[in-house]
Amino acid sequence: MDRPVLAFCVPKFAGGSWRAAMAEHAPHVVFRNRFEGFGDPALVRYAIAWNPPPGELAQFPNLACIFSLGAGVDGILADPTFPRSVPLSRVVDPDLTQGMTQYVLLHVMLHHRKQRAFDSFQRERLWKPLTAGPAGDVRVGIMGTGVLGMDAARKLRDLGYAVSGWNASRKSEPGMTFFAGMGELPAFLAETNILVCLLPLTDATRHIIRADTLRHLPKGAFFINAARGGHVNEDDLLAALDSGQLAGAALDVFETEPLPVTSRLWSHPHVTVTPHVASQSNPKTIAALIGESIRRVERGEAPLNPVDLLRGY
Ligand code: NDP
Ligand code: OXD
Repeated sequence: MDRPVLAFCVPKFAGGSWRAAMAEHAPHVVFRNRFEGFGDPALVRYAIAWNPPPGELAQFPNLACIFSLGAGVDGILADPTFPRSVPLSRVVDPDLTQGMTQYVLLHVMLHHRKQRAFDSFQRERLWKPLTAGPAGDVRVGIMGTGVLGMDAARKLRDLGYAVSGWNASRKSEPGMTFFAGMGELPAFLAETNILVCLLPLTDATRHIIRADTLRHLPKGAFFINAARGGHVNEDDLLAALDSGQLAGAALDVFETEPLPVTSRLWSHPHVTVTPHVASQSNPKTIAALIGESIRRVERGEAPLNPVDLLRGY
């Protein structure tokens, strides 16, 4: 009998580390990428996908499950031919969560502890103490306290920061304040000193960071975007940085990636740019999850961490 094929649908990447990890965790499955050819489309039962070219997944008539290479699935669902009857599983992995929490805490603390100012003083050999103030006086507002946002929120709370969360539904967690829905967004923003975006990118959240949301923040707030570039209207963000409405921003994701060399964000004095590395998928741990999901699907069960296609996350 033919062995089931797993198609690796990731542009410009042959996926050598994924092939090795899948051989360990699902040895009965044949790993194929587009460079060697996927072979007979009818034998493809599984796909690992990340921003696949439109139409690539739809060519496989017998898919049993699609696995996102990351936590976000916007780049997969952007394909209008995405086969919506096939379960889509996304990454929920402690390593990915830990990496994101490190990124958020790093940039919250660089800002709160005024480290960028001390870096510039050091270049001038300038001994100039500044006061950071207690963490409890700094409110970090996290848009999207899902898997990633809630972990960062808990660790920030444990470091003494005041923490708020904003979500579609109402959540609760000791020592945090929660807001829900568009109606409560202005109140959430009004008390946020450091705004963190960890939302999924959907029709409801596209360009949610724009002039008429940024104006609700206290003047001099700081913005951290580790979610998707599509959450932000970059012209409005630059205007808020230029006017001082925002004191600065740490940006890991951009509307166009790689960030074009002509973008003013590269050289803005109050912007830190990282190249979509806030947290990176680890083939070793994620292949174990995919292997477990394949076994579940083969028993007729749902995969781990299925995406709700109606919500888009
Ligand atoms: P989850 O699905 O676990 O959490 C999403 C959260 O966003 C939920 O709390 C949800 O609220 C909230 N939310 C969704 N839509 C809305 C809305 N319209 N209004 C208000 N709140 C909303 O996602 P993860 O935490 O796992 O991941 C978040 C995102 O982080 C990913 O989608 C991805 O884009 C990004 N990411 C970026 C990485 C990087 O390296 N830069 C790495 C990994 C992920 P509710 O529960 O009420 O529905
Ligand atoms: C993800 C990412 O969504 O790395 O996992 O962006």
